[in-house]
Amino acid sequence: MFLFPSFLLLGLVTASYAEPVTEGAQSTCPVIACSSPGLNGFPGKDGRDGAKGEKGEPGQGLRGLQGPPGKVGPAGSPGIPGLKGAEGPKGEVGPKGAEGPKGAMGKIAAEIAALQSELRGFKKWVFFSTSEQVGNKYFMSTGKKLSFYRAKAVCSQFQASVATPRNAEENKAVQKVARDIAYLGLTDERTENRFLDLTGRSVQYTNWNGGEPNNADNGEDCVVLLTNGKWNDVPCSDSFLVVCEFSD
Ligand code: GN1
Ligand code: CA
Ligand code: CA
Repeated sequence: MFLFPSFLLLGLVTASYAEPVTEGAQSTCPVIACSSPGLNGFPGKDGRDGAKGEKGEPGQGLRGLQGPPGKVGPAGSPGIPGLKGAEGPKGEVGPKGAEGPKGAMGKIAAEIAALQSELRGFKKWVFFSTSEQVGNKYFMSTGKKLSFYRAKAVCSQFQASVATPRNAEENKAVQKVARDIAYLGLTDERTENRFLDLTGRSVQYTNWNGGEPNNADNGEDCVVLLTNGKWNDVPCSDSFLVVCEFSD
């Protein structure tokens, strides 16, 4: 076995712990001290433990199996109601139901209303074209000459009465439609010289011609409107133009 000389071993150890030698320093070294570099020495002892490092990333190894689900927790408080949804499409028309009595009555009522409306329109047209209006009164000539009794019957069959002017305006209106001597709805049949209308009321307005009423021949209990607009008492059996009055 080859024995390594001890002075050489000492030299190797010394060189391994020497300061690193620069090239410049080498060139200035004495010949004996600066021979070729020695071999590296053995590694030193382990240092002390360092400070604890930060938590590392989860490992890449196999994961354990998922455990069983936990128990159901208590019910939470109700949430805020959601927004109203958009309106849905219109439904189909349902089957037509049987017409009940209410529906039938409604239909009749509607027809009556329509007829009334039509009648109102027709009356307006007739009155407008053939009568004289004062307020809600319309005076209309029948164009016929009749006795006072027949005159009353004719007007009442039209739900009207013999023209009875209550003032000068109405008197003028009757005069306008008459165009001839016409009966008025007044009489003193009951009490001589006390003229009453056809409802039995005494009249306020009169427009007697001069000298009238004279109850000529002791037999004049009816009244006519002369063409000059004045009044005269005449025998009720005589025939004169019939003018009726209507109210709307
Ligand atoms: C008329 O025709 P005489 O004169 O008898 C009239 C009378 C008048 C009278 C006035 C039917 O009668 O009512 O008061 O004139 N008779 C008729 O003079 O109209
Ligand atoms: Ca009389
Ligand atoms: Ca007279």
